Amino acid sequence: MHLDGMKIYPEYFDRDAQVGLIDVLRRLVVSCPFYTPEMPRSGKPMSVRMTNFGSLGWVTDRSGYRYQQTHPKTGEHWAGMPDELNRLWRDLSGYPHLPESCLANYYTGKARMGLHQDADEKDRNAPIVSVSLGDTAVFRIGGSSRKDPTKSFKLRSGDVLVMGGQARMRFHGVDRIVPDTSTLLSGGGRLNLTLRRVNLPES
Ligand code: MD3
Ligand code: FE
Repeated sequence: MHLDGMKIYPEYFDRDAQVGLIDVLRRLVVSCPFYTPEMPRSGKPMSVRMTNFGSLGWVTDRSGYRYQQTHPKTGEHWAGMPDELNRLWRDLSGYPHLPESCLANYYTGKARMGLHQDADEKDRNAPIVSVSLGDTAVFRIGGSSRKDPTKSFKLRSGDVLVMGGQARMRFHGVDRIVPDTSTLLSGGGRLNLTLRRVNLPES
């Protein structure tokens, strides 16, 4: 599938590679744990749990959305970007600078993510590369205006989505997770990794 810079690579990671990625992440989250983010202004907890890897992480709390260098709960720098994710970015992004941020979203039960645009990055020339792991997600995507019609499709374990060009600014969200569709994560749920450039490169 290829629409205005949207590319999907079904099962880009085979089962062994998915298990390998989960092993890498399991080690990182010991010092860089998942936490429950809060919505801007209201402070209402989100249903998705989050953490980040790399030099910058996306966070949200009462004061708003931003990228920052430190974990909001531990106060420490985020864990480093795993080599496997830098390699994925090199192989698929077509962009000459490595990602600064990997946002990890963990969905369990009725967790979902409302329709939104990714607009907190200064570097809009770089694509966004995302990896789905675990249970299947019902994903929704629209156009660059919230009013544009949307369509939904499934993202399965091992699938990689690259959103570049015009597609970078499309509205998107996760309607729901389909339980018991993968055995990758013990206890079920879905883990999504989103690789991003945040700042404009120096050169
Ligand atoms: C389409 N995450 O963290 S990843 C997010 O499955 C986010 O956790 C979703 O949206 C998730 O911001 C979707 C796939 C994705 C990522 C970025 C996009 C799709 C996108 C940017 C533009 C259009
Ligand atoms: Fe998004």
